[in-house]
Amino acid sequence: EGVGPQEYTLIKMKLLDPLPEKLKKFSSKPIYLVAATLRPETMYGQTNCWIRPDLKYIAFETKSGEIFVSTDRAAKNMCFQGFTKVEGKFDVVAELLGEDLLGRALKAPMTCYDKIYCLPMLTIKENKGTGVVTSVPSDSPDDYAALVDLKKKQPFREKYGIKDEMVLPFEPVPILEIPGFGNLSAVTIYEKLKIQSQNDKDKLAEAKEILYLKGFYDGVMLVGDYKGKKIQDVKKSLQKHLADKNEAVIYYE
Ligand code: A2H
Repeated sequence: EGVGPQEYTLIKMKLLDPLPEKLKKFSSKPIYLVAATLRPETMYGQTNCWIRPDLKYIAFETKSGEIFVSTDRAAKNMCFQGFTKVEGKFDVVAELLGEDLLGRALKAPMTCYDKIYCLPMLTIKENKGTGVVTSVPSDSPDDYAALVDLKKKQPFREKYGIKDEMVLPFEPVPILEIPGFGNLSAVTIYEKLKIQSQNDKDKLAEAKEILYLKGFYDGVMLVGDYKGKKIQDVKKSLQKHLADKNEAVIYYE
């Protein structure tokens, strides 16, 4: 990691009815789970949202009257980046545990799936991003491994009250072609390295390293307005497109 601040795109994933009990009183405002990503060009392939069951999340109101859900740490950072009415201040309007969000339905930008669900990922770090991670199993080995874990293990789904229909119909979507890795690069590398689960730390780190640079320099879009273009040439434009449509915001930490 570099010395400068890290820029993330926060994807606004809209919480749909029925809302968690603690958020019901805000039903007149749009409520978003904000997911930190380095890969805005992959949002066409979202299949679910990852939430850590035991992590504390908070809700706060932005200056435009929307409700954002993130960790307290991320809200603190956001309030110094012009997200709230008063610079440096944010009011916690609800405190939640990841568990309160699991199984909830969301509307996410760009994906072909009409509705996606909050599912458990146990490896989410508290001290990075917002604690909310959008899942793109076609291109993220972590996401693919965690999705396979849930698909393979019925008791894992049951433990967190996740219904079959929130997981089983969702398949990785071919959105990028990476020479040598095909159009589902995370699936290819998962199989090649024989990754066993989301806890297979070393192999997942290796997988990410292999794919990241290769994808950035040689990856080509297979869908959307920039179909046929190289990732490195369209990443910024896609980020701007999302931000202009009020479907994403830029965040630093
Ligand atoms: B990325 P970096 Cl397609 N804990 O977005 C664990 N992982 C987190 C996180 C947290 N608190 N916050 C964000 N992330 C994930 C897309 C993606 C990502 C693809 C491929 C690779 C990839 C879809 N998930 O990341 O340590 C988010 O997943 C590879 C590292 O700041 C975010 O981008 O470099 C990335 O990790 C940020 O990790």
